[in-house]
Amino acid sequence: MLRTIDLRATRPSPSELLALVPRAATDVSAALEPARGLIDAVREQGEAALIEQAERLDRVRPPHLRVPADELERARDELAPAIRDAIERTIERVRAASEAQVPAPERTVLGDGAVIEQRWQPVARVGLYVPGGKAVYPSSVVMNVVPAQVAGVRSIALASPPQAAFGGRVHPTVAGVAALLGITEVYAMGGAGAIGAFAYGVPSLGLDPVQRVTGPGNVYVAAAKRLVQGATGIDAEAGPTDILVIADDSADADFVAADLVSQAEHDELAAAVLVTDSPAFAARVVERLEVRVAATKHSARVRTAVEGVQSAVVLVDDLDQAADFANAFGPEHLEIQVGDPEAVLARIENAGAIFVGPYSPVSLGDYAAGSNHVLPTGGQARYAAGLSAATFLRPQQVVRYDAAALREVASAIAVLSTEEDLPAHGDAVTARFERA
Ligand code: HSO
Ligand code: ZN
Repeated sequence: MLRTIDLRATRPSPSELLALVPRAATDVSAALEPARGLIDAVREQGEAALIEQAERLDRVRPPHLRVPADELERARDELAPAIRDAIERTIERVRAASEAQVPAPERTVLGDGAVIEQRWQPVARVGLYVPGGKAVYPSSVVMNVVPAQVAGVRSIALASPPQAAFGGRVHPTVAGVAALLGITEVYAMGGAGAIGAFAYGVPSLGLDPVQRVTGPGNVYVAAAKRLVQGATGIDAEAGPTDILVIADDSADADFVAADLVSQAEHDELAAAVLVTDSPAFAARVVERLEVRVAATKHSARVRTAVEGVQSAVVLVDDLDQAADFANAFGPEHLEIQVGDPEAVLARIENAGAIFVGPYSPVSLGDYAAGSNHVLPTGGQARYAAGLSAATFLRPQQVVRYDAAALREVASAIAVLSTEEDLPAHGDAVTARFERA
């Protein structure tokens, strides 16, 4: 089951720590060349390339690339009542929590008549990618669309791969949830080609280029997102999911085992890591894990994930060392299940999202907490953030000085423009004071 890494009485550096729990090998760089070919084909041939790629990669010819309005409405009306109800509850919570992510405009007064305002401006148009390969995630439609809407994005397009099981149409639950959210521009297209279509547009489809592409996908989607930067913005690149649990002897071993299994369920390459200062507790978790892995529906996949090199039990001297390890790892999901969680939380710097206490499991955040589940994976949490309203917003500074305030700083501008040998910069200021 989970292998053990014993860090007790050692003081490894952050890079040594990382080498101890290797990441699953998903080589985005190896996917760059094929992704570039798919994007270029879409740029050059538009719809024909998207259809060719659907036939070859999704093994189905979509009856239409742009989902017609009546198909969207039907998908919405045919959502099973329990699913519709669950999605509506999720939407409500994600919307409320996303609203808190919109920063207020700020006004800084630097002197009489010298004001810098900062306002938050949404990007005009975004393309949201909802994967449809190994799994279909209608919950991810909510997690992508709602923060964009809350940010005030005017134009939202959504893409999801054509499904062979549905005659080349977008998965009906994905289409239904999109329609429920008021999205009318949905495309049956997937993979790197879809990212290229978003970035460069497909004129014959009426698909205009977007200013940001977000959402998870496979390694080709990640490669494509890396390639289209410059033409458009992206969110973090998504890789296999991971969970890191910091727990002490006071935690419930079965809860922890259940949570590790829940994320290992996504992917053979998913990482499930337990960091604890109690070998006895670790043994109890492993025991519960044996039972749960054997009993769970996707047992083989989960077993591969937890037995993989990317998963481990890490034994530490104390919870400070546990926090250091978590910071080096930069988990997508961090659970803190210890007697004094606030003390550990205070030491955490890097995590996509943090789940505190025994009743905040990651799967709560995946579906119904109100937090976003599109999070940085593979250690990207050390520099990136999860999807939020802020992903779709840019701060813009607005400068307002009056004559007296400009005169105040005129000498500083003159000195600096001379130093940089850009005298016309200084002249632009003095020109304003030369008229008597
Ligand atoms: N845990 C996944 C999100 C997800 N789980 C979607 C279920 N559906 C990555 O954060
Ligand atoms: Zn999940």
